[in-house]
Amino acid sequence: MSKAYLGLGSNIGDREAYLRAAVKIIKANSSIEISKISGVYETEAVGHISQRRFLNIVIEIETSLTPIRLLGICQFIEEFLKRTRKAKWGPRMIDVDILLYGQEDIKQPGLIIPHPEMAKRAFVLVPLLEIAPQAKFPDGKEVSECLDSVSLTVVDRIGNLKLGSGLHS
Ligand code: GSY
Repeated sequence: MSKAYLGLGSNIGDREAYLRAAVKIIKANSSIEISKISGVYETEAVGHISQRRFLNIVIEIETSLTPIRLLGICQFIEEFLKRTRKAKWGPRMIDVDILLYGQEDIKQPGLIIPHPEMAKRAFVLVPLLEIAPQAKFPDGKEVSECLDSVSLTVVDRIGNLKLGSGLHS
């Protein structure tokens, strides 16, 4: 089993419902165990297009899936919840990114781990460090060191994800 971290974000419609739906699909996968879920953060959209704020969470999982199979699950969730890909940096129902997978450093077509943008994104770093304050990159650098160089202007913790019947049910 490998420990991995996934970043989830939504800024269309009932944003929390999309996060909840994505978490439920992940929970239903017998090869994935969710061990931690961060608080829900409302965050200023990063990108060039003026758009609604996102809700972001990070989850910690234990999985027997290979990174490429885990990517397949993330893409399935995005398709299933009908992500709109009208603009690269535009609004989206749900985005599910692999942030870290153990201490693996992976660069292959369509899959780069650690996520290449994570060090610059407060909407990833803050929820990740909430549940994994000691997280490290494969080169040994502490993820928390990245906080010094990102803007934390709009990263508001607004509560916990309400899954209805409890995290492990
Ligand atoms: O890469 C994830 C999608 N995304 C986000 C996001 O999840 N949160 C914020 N705050 N901005 C974003 N821009 C993009 S693209």
